[in-house]
Amino acid sequence: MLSLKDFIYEQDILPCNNDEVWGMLESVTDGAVKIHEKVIRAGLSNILGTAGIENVQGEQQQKLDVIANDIFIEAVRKSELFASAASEENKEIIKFKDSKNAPFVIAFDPLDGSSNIDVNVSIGTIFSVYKRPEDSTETSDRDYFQVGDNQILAGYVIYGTSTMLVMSTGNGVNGFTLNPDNNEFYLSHRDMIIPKTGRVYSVNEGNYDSFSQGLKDYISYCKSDDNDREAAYSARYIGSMVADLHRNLLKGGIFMYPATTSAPNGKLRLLYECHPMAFVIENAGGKASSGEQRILDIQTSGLHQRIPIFLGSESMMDTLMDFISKKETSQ
Ligand code: P6P
Repeated sequence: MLSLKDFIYEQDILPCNNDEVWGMLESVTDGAVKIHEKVIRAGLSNILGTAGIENVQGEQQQKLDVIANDIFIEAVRKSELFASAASEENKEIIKFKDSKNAPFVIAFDPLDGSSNIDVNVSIGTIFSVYKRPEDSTETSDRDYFQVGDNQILAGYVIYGTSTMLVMSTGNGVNGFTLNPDNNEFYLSHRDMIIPKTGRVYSVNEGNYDSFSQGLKDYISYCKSDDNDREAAYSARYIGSMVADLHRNLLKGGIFMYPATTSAPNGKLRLLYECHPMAFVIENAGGKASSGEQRILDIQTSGLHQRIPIFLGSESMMDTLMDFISKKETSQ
């Protein structure tokens, strides 16, 4: 089995040198191993439930959210490759004084899907790395306000039946499974490609009444027998983006979190959820859109800005976009 480190040093098409890519991934996986060790013991160590505080999103922070955030911040700080970090759990960026001139910045959601922690459903860490602009003297939010195509490394860790790192440096997608016996990640899914089509659609239909007519028509198409599969698709929605997206990446499918009444700009955050997931899906041969434009063309303008997101298998995305654009032109 090829270790993550050996895999990285085999690569000759990287956005920066092998030492830097390995250093970044070593910090991500160090953090992931520590989070894994907490997650698998969550029920035993009184770290379930809410921390009794709200995060910057106004959401109830779970105890494990706070623990995972502290673990991940410390892991990336120690690498001394990042001038700062942006976390879902922190309103402002976290500046690292010992590496203030480092060339990179990292954005992350330390524990996505945390509402599922207490019910033993897969959760994940999502991360995204940018090179700081050449004219960046002191690290600031501006280092993060880039188009998604500028990411040099992005991916996620899924804490599921096994713990896996799925990542891309812009040249394909590869998956690495944690061996808990030595806490090393090994290549288990080389050159991951999302099937061009699929029969799984993932959306919270509890928000159906607030969907656009085009999206409602697409969901009816998924449920009908006269779609491209001549049989109804399967609805699969775990409520944990990393888990839903990981299944759709492997099996084919489409994940949708559109604008809703309670989330008029969508719920998911551009910087540390939509950009990295779009980067992975596009590098695996899929598509990712806000409904109006390609996600990776969007330039971040706020650390916690939200956007609608639709991403997955190419042909399913093309069909969805046809339904959405047809309705928009007819209105
Ligand atoms: P809803 C988890 O809280 C999360 O951020 C994503 O992981 C998930 O896809 C989404 O929210 C679920 O949101 O509104 O369907 O419960």
